[in-house]
Amino acid sequence: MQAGSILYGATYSVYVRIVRLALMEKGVQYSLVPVDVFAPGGPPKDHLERHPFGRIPVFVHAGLTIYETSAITRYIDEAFDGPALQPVDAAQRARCNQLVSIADNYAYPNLVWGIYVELVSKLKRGELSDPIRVASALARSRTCLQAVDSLIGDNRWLAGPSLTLADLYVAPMFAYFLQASEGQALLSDYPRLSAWWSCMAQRTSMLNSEIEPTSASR
Ligand SMILES: N[C@@H](CCC(=O)N[C@@H](CS)C(=O)NCC(=O)O)C(=O)O
Repeated sequence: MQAGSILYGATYSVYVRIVRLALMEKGVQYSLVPVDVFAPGGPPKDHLERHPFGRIPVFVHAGLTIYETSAITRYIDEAFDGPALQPVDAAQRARCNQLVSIADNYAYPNLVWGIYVELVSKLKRGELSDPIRVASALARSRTCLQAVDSLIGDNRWLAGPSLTLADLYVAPMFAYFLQASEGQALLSDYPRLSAWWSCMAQRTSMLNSEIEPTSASR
C-alpha cells in the first residue's frame, strides 16, 4: 500500500508554496513534512539524501522522489486528475513555460531577494539593506513586471484563458514583493498585471497557503 503524497519543505518558501498551490488546484491530498533549510547549521543531513543541493521543496509520491519545482509541478499536473495546469495549445504552452522561466531566473532573485529580503525581511531583523543591490533589483523588477504584463495581452490569466503553472509561479513571488511599498508602487504602473493580481490573490488556494514568515523568510 503506497503512502500518500509527501511534500518536504517550509511554509515560508516561495517554491514550496508553488507546489502547494499546484496540489490544491488539482485537489490532491498531501502531508507537509517540515524542513528548514535556513536553520543554523544548514539543511538537516537526512534532507541532503532527498535533495543533494539542500533545497526545498522535495515531493514524494508512489515511490518516486522528485526535486526541482518545475519537475514536481509538471508531474503533479500530469499524474493527478483535476483541472489541467498546462495549456495543450503549443503557443500557449510555450508562453506558460516562458513565464515559468522568467519567474525562476529573473523574478525570484530580484522581487524576492533583491526587494523583499533587502527592504522588508532585513528591516524586521534590524539589519541594513544594501542600497546598490536594491537599486539594481528595482530596475530589474521593473523589467520583470513589464515583461509579464506584455505577455498577458487580453488573457484573463497569465498564459491564456485558464489558470496555469505560470500563475502559480508568479503569485508567491508577488506576495513577497508586494510587502514592500516599492513593490506596490511598481505594480500600480501596470493595470493589467494589477487586475490579474487582484484576482489571483483572492483565489482559495492562495488564501489557504498563506506564508508563515520566519526571521529568515523568503
Ligand atoms: N531550483 C529550485 C529552487 C528552490 C529554492 O531555491 N528553494 C529555496 C527556498 S524558497 C531554498 O531551498 N533555498 C535554500 C538555499 O538557498 O540554500 C526549485 O525549482 O525547486
